[in-house]
Amino acid sequence: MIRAFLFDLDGVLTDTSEYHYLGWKRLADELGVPFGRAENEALRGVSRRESLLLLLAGRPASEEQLQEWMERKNEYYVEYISQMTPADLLGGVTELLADLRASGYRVAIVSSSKNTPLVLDRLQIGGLIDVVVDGNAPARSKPAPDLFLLAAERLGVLPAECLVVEDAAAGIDAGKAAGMRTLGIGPRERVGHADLVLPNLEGTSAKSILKALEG
Ligand code: B16
Ligand code: MG
Repeated sequence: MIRAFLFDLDGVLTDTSEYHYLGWKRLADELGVPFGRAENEALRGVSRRESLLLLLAGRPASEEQLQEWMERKNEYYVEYISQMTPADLLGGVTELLADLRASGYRVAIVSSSKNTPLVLDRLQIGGLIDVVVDGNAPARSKPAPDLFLLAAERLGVLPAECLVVEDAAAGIDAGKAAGMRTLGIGPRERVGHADLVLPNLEGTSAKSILKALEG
């Protein structure tokens, strides 16, 4: 029985994944490294450092350079997300979160992003969330199960009672590794290995999602 919904942030509740892409693209252009939307697919849901290493694709760099480039990308990203408002919530999200609250489900945000507090502050949905676990937690990031397991522990539920909602392959892998059910948001090429796949959260409710999951 599902008792808790564990939502990824970037790409599920809001489209910050586009801002991550623009930040990395700007850095890549400055470094003269070829980088486009195809390469960006592999960066979805993975940590900042792992993203940079994927972008560099084996090009040598000192630790100092890695730090400087991660900081530079983050400055660009923070510049973009500082403009966000509650209007940047994706369709159906506010309604679903309100429905989950009214129906007594536990709700967590589980994101690899260290910028989660800033994004949540801009979106103003704190009142509908019970627990936030993000990239600032002392745990391995996705695709490791750690962040999801920590969220379940803090919510006081078992992994088997959790449904992970994710837009990234690495996030679905993490949810499965945690022993949780998974709902993939987006194209099947990306999240087809989830237990259930939906294009977005538009028009969904706790009941409709769980019915489709048992389907
Ligand atoms: P930051 P999620 C992830 O968030 C993003 O999908 C990924 O693109 C990003 O590199 C990662 O957070 C780290 O973000 O640089 O802000 O710490 O999808 O797990 O909510
Ligand atoms: Mg995501």
